[in-house]
Amino acid sequence: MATTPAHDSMANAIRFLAVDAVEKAKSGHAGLPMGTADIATVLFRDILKFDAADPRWPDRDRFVLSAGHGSMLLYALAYLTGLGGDKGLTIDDLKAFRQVGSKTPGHPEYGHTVGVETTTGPLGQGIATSVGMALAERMLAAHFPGIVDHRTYVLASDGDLMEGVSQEAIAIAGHYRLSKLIVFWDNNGISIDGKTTVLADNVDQVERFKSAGWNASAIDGHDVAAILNAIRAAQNSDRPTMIACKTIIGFGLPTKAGTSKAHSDAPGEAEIAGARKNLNWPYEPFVIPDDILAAWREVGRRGAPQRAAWRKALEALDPKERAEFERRVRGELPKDLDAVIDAYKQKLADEAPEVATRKAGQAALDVIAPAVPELVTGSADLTPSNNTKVAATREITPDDFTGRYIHWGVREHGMAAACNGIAVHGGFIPSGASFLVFTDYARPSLRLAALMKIRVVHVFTHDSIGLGEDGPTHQPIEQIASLRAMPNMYLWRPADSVETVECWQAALEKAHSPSILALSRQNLPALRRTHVVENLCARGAYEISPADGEPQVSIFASGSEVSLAVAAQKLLREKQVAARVISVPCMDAFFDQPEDYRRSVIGSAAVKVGVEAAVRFGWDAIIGDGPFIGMRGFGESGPYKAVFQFFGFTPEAVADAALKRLAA
Ligand SMILES: Cc1ncc(C[n+]2csc(CCOP(=O)(O)OP(=O)(O)O)c2C)c(N)n1
Ligand SMILES: [Mg+2]
Repeated sequence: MATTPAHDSMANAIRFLAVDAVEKAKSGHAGLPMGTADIATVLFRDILKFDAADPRWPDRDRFVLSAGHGSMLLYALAYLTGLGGDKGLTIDDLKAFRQVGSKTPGHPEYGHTVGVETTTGPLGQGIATSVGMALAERMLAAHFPGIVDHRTYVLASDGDLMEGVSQEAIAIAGHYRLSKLIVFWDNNGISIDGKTTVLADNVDQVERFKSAGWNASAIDGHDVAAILNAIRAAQNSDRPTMIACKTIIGFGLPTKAGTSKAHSDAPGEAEIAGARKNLNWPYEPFVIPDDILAAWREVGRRGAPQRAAWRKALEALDPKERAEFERRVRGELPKDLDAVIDAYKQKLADEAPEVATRKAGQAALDVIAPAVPELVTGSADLTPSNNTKVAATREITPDDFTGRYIHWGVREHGMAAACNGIAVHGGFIPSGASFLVFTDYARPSLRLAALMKIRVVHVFTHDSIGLGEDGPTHQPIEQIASLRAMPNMYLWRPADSVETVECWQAALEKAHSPSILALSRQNLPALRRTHVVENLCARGAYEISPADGEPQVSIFASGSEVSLAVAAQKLLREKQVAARVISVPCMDAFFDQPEDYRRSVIGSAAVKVGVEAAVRFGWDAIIGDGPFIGMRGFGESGPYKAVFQFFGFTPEAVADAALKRLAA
C-alpha cells in the first residue's frame, strides 16, 4: 500500500461523505465507496477526461459505477468535483441521501442525478451497458473522425462479475477489441452472504477476461502508483482491459472492514468514530475542510482546456457536418423522414404486398435506414429470420466501425444492455433483434431502458404461435402481455406493411421510451389499401374496418389477428350483424390517448370481442368482460395454419363468439 497524505485526505473525503450519508439515512452501502475511494481518487484526479462545467460534454470519458449499490461513491465525486456547477449536487443533497424526491436516490438513476451515465443497481447491467458505450464511441468516431475520442471506465464488483450478463458483455467487448474500455474489478472478496471464495465463487477472473480477448492484470487497489501504472498500461493496450484491484471493503472501519458486515447498513456511531480515528479524519459529518474541497474542485476544472480544444475542433468542422453531429447528439430525427415515409406509405397502399411483417419490417428499414443515419440495427444471431439487415446498414467489424449493423452473437441480454449503452452514449438510435419469446432473456435490460426513458427500438419477430413448426418453446404466449405491463415500454404489433412502417415511425418518434416491434413470421394480407397521411398506428388503436350501419359488435385485434377479425366481420355481415374492426397495434400508446379518443375507438357496440394469439391479460381494459379468442396455455408444433386451426383462431370461431354473446 503506497499513498501520500494529500491523496489520503482526498480519498477520505469520499469515504466519510459516503459513510456519514449512510449513517444519516440509516440505509445504504458505504462498504464499496470506502473500499474503492483510492481507485476513484486516482481515476478522477489524474486520468478521467471531464470538465465539471459541462457534465454532458459529448467527448467526456464515461465512468460507470456498475455496482450501483455504492451510489454514494458517485454522489460524493459529483459534489466534490463540483460537477454541474449550480445545477449539481449540494451538501444538502448528500444529506438527503435515499429520501423521497431527493437527487440522491438509493441507486444511481440516469437522467435524475448529474454524473450518472446509466442506471445501475441490478448487478451486471452496468458493465454490460458500458460495452455499448464503448462500441458507440468507436462507431461515432468512425462517423465523425477527429471529434470523438474518449474512454469508458467501469467499476464492477464481485456481484457484477458473477451475473451471467457480464459474460456476454465481456465476450462482445473482447471480440470487437474495445481497447478504450477499462474495467476495475473491486476484488474485495466479499458479498452479502460472506466471503465469495468460501460461499460460491472461485473463478480466476484474470484468466476469464484474458480468454475473452482482454488484457488483464491484478494489483493492490489501495496502492496509488500501482493504480496509475495499471491505467496507463490499459490506455496503451490494443484490447479492453480489466484491472483486478484487491481492496478492503469498508476500508477504515475498525471491526467491520473486510467483512460482509461492511457491505451495507448504517455502521453505527462507535464504528464510524473508530474509522475517524483510524483514518485521521477528525471532521464533523458532511464537513470537508476548505483545502481538501479546493483540491477536489481543482480536479473538476482540470479538463477545461481539453474541452475548449474540442470545441475548436468542432467549430472547425464543415458546417453541415457539425450541424449533423449536433443534431444526432441532441437526439432529433432528420427533418425529411416524414416525407420519405409518406411517399413509401403511398407506394404500399398502391402495391398492397402480402408479406410477413418481419419482411415488411425489412422493407421499411430499407426506406428508413438511409434517411436516419443514426439508426444502428443488428441481431442476436437471427439476421436471416429477423430481417433486420438492409443495404444501408453495413456490418461493423473489429477493424472497421463505419458500418451500422451489429452481429451480437447469441446474446440477447448482452445485446439489450449494450443497446442501452449505445443510446445513453448518444449519437445513435440502437435496435437489436431476436425472437419475441426471447425477450425473456433480455428483460432486465429492457426494463432498465424503460426506466431510463431512453430510445431503443428492438425488433422481435416470430411473434405468436403463427411461427408454426418450431413449437411451444419458441411460441410467445405471455410475452406480449408482460411487455405491455412494463411501464414506458411500447409494444407494437402491426397487421400489415403500412402498419409496420407506421409503427417504426411512431417508435422512432418516442424519444423518451423504448419500443419493441413484434413482427410475424407468416405472411399477412394487405389491409391498409387507401393512403392516409396521418400515422394511425401512433394512436395505438383505430377503426380499420367500419361497420355497415350502427355497429352491434366491435372486434379488437392486433397484428396477424386483424385480418382474421376482418374475415369474421364479413361472416357476421352475411348474418346481418353489423360489426366494426379495430386494429390495436399498440395498447400502450392507445392508453396514452385523450379520453374522448379512447371512448370513440372503444365505441358502444353491445358486444366487444378481443382476438390475439396470446393470453387475455390486459385486454379487459378494452373489451371489459367481452369474449376473447386467445391462448390459455402453451402452443403446439405444426404448420402454422394447422396450429391456428387447432387453437380455434378461425373467422368462424370469432363470429360465433360474437353471435353467442349477442344472443345472451
Ligand atoms: C441482479 C441483482 N441481484 C441481487 C442484487 C442484490 N445485491 C446487492 S449487492 C449484492 C452483492 C454484493 O456483493 P458485491 O457485488 O461484491 O458488492 P460489495 O459487497 O463488495 O460491495 C447483491 C446480491 C442486485 N443488486 N442485483
Ligand atoms: Mg464484493
